[in-house]
Formats: sequence, C-alpha cells, structure tokens
Amino acid sequence: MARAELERPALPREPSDTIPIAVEAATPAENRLVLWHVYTATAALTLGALFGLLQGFSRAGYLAMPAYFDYYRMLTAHGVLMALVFTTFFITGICTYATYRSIDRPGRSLVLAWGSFWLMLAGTVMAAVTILAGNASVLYTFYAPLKASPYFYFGATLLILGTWGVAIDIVANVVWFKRRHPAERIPLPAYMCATTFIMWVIATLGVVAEMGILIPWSLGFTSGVDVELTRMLFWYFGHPLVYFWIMGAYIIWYTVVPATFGGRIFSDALTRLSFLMLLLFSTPVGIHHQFVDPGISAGWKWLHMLLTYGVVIPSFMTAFAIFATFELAARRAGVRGFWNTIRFLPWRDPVFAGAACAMLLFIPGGFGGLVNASYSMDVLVHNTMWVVGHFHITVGGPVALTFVAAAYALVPALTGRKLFAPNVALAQVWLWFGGMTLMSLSMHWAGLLGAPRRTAEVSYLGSTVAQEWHPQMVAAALGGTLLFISILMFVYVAVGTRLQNQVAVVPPQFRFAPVDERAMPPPVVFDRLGVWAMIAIALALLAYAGPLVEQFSQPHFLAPGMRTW
Ligand code: HEM
Ligand SMILES: [Cu+2]
Repeated sequence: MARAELERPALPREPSDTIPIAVEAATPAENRLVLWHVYTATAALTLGALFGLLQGFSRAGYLAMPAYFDYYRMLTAHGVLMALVFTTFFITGICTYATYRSIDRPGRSLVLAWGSFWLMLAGTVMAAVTILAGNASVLYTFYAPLKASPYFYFGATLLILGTWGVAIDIVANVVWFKRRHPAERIPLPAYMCATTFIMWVIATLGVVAEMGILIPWSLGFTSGVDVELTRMLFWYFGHPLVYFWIMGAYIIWYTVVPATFGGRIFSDALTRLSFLMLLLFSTPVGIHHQFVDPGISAGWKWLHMLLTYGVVIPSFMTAFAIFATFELAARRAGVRGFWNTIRFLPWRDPVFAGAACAMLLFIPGGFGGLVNASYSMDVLVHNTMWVVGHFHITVGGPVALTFVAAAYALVPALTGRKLFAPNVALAQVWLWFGGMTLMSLSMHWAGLLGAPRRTAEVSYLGSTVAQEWHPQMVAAALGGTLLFISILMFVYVAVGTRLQNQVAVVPPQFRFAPVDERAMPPPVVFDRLGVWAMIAIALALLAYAGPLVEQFSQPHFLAPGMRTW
C-alpha cells in the first residue's frame, strides 16, 4: 500500500458550500507544466545539497576547496540554488497547481504559464552558469560593491520577470472566477496563492529597481553605485522573500495537511485573515536586516523592528489553527486527550510526517527570528553562524521539508504513478528532521561562541578562539551529512516513482481539505484583493519613504566596484 493514510478509517469529506474546490482532475497538459516546475526545483535542491555538504566539511576544517572552484563560488551557488531557485520553482509550481485545481476553468490557455516557466528557466541557467564559471562569486545577496558579470544580473532579472508571468496567470484565473461567480468567494487555495503572488510582485519591485542600478554599472555604463541604496533595495525584497517561502509552506499546512487525516480546515476566515496580514506586513520590515548599516537613523530601524513583531501574529494564528485542525479531526473520530490526538495523526504517511517535522522545526526557528529582529540582541548574533543556523532551521527546515513532503503526494498525482518506496520516503523526512536539528543547533551554538559566517579560512591561522567553536562545526558537518543523505533518499524516491513506471490502480490524488462546516463564512471584504494590494503598497511606501529620503539627502559616495575573487 502506497499511503498509510488509506489504512485509516476515512472520515466524511464533503466539499463545503462556501468554498468550492474543483474535484475534476487537472488535464495532462496542466500536470506536465507543474511537473516541470517540480523537477527544476528538485534539480536545484540536489546540486545545492552537494555544495552544502562540501561547505559543511570546509567549515569544520576537513576540506579546503581548490583554487579552480573556490569556497565563495560554491557558497554563491548554494545560496542561489537553494534560496532563490529551489524555493521559487516549487512555489510557482504548487501555486499554479492549487489555482488550477480550485478554479475549474474549461479550455484554459497555458501559453502564459509555459512562457513564464521558460523565462524563469532561461534566467536560472544564465545565472547558474555564470556563477559556476566563476564570474559571479557575489553570494546570493549580491551586495555591491562586489561586482558580478552582467549575465548574473540579467539571469536573476529574467528569473523574477518569469515569476511575474506566473503571478499574472494566477491573478487572471482568480479574476475570471470572480467574473463568472460574482456571488461566490474565491476558492481558498486560489485565494492563498493570489495573496502570496501579489505580495511577491510588490516585493520584487525592489530587486528589479536594484537591477536597474547594477546592470548598467556591471556593463560599464556608470562609474559607480550607491552601496547603501542597493542594500536597502535588496532588503526591501529580501525579507518578503522569506515570507514568500513561508506562505508557500503555509498553503500546504492549511489546505493539504488536514487532507492526510481526513480533517477539515479549522476556519476559512482565519486562514484568509492570516494571509492578508502576511500580504500587508511582509514588506515594511526589511530594515531589520540593516540594524548595523550606517546612514539609516535609529528611528526607522526601531519602527521596522516593531513592524516585524507584527508579522509574527499571523504565524501564531497559523500555529493555533493547525493544532485546532488536529484536535477537530480527532474529536470527530471520537479521540480525546493530548497524547491520543498525537497518536491519531497519520505518522506513517510521509506527507503528514514531513509536514509535521517541518512544523516542529519552525518553533525554535520562529523564536530565534525574534532574537534577530530585536535591535539590541541582534548585535550579538549579527554575521555569525547563528544566522546561518537560523535560516536553515526556518527555510532549510520548515519550508524545504514541507515542499519535499508535499512532493510525495504531488509527484504521484501528477504522473498517475504509485509512490515508489514509501518507507524510504518516511525515513527520509525523519532523517532530514534529525540532520537539520543537529546542523542548525550546532550552528546557533557556534555563532554564540563567535564563529563568523561566510568565511573560507576557518582556523584563523590557528587562533585559540577559533578552536573554541570547532566541536560545534564538526557536529554541524555531521548534521549536514545526514541531511545530504536524506536529500539523496528523496531523489531516489522521486526518480524511482517516475522510472518504476507503475501506474496506480486508483489514480493518486493530491487533496485539498474542505473547510469545517461550523466555521463562519469569511467576510466579503477579504476578497477585495485589489484594495488589499493598494493598502500593502501604501504601507511599504510609508515604511520606506523616510529612509529613502534620508539616503538621498546625504552625500553620495559612489563605489566603483570590485572583484575580490
Ligand atoms: C544538504 C543540506 C545542506 C547543508 C549541508 C547546508 C550547509 C550550509 C553551510 C555550511 C552554509 C554556511 C556557509 C558559510 O556561512 O560559510 C550554508 C549556507 C546557506 N544555506 Fe545551506 N545547507 C543545506 C541545505 C540548505 C537548504 C535546503 C537551504 C534553503 C532552502 C539552504 C540555504 C542556504 C543559504 C541561503 C545559505 C547562505 C549563503 C550565504 O551566506 O551567502 N541550505 N549552508
Ligand atoms: Cu527578515
């Protein structure tokens, strides 16, 4: 049996009245499109994991990268492939799928969707080749005055423009639905995808503006750049990037995870409200990445710190709603009590187990984030391995593991094939959980001892201080090895599912859970996405107008750019 879920007594699942979720299977052409996104994401994850493993060993002092493929080139490739390529392709894939599945639109054209995919892929290949060839060792934050080859900036811009195509496609489907069904609410999965991508477009305006400065400079048309301005534009985009990942994971937590145990979504209104809050609060907080940057006055830093605490609220709402979903389903099945509820959940289903492990990792991840966001405490951890530990236990843990877990349901549904080696899949998610826990906790600890991030030379010429964090870095390398093995197991299952070519007797389904029928219908105003988008833009402008005016009123020193490698 492919899915442990099938062994449980199925609870009644009827689609809710207010939230129509199309039950028709997506067309083979739509499935193929989504598969391409998932495969590209998997390829990026696999190559990124290899570099991650080598980095772990380098940082533990067991490996020195050769001059023809140095540490920073590898670190750039790892950061870009993992944080920008793997995550983005998975989210564009799952959101396209969720939108198409929840909006039943006959004869849908896939021209825009395919065009966007090829644009994203072309951009990715261009940037990746430039990095691997050694012409863009600028790390995934590409801070000026480090100057990459123009192909890197062009590639990254194409990747982003491609995602705008995906955004237009998703929003166009939602608009089509609203025109056809003015009295109905936007189906919940499509609603979540639309808010995610509206937020994404608002956020990426910043990085596209930054590219407008970096591209002419890298081509030699301008003699220098304002470093501080480019950093501000980067982090205007960089923080909502994090929420783009998190919203992608939340879509799965809210709508797919309950379906693994026949549960129902706790509240449609709460789900929409948390996504609206993420849309509004993800952007006006980016300066919390610039607490130690000069040229931004303390007042703005303080405001962005406060707003960052605001964006924690939808995460607490999500935690509450997910636990409520577990409890509701357990009670419906006559199960009572905390431990019985835990036992009731389908732990042998890799889709559920992976997502649940991801949620567990997000608890320390979220609290660590509060430390980073605090103006005063951040100084202790800034640019140390703590930060690397933090983003591995957030994006590398909760987000990436949720995507991997969802792929165990998605790939069979898209290919019509049985999941290959489900036990390997189950072991894989637990190994990821163990490896990530070990690696990131060790990184946090090393950071507290003072280990800096982003350094190729780790012994500091044999300094005794650097020896203090060596044991933690060895533990991190061990955790990284477990993670690497886990990713290989994922690839084994994913490729096996495809190659084994065992067509499932009952076509595997990727299910979205219905909403609990006792939940209140969401207020109509939640569906006015155009208005919410305007408010989000206004908030972003309010939070950034002051810092930008401050930038322009100071004397400008333009940096000519350098190539340190
Ligand atoms: C096999 C699994 C992985 C291992 C062993 C690993 C290891 C590492 C190590 C050791 C570093 C720190 C390098 C330094 O500061 O010098 C690093 C950086 C990083 N990792 Fe991972 N990682 C893994 C998976 C992931 C995943 C799944 C993601 C995100 C989806 C990710 C995103 C990043 C990012 C964004 C950086 C920062 C790069 C920079 O500082 O420019 N990693 N990784
Ligand atoms: Cu941030």
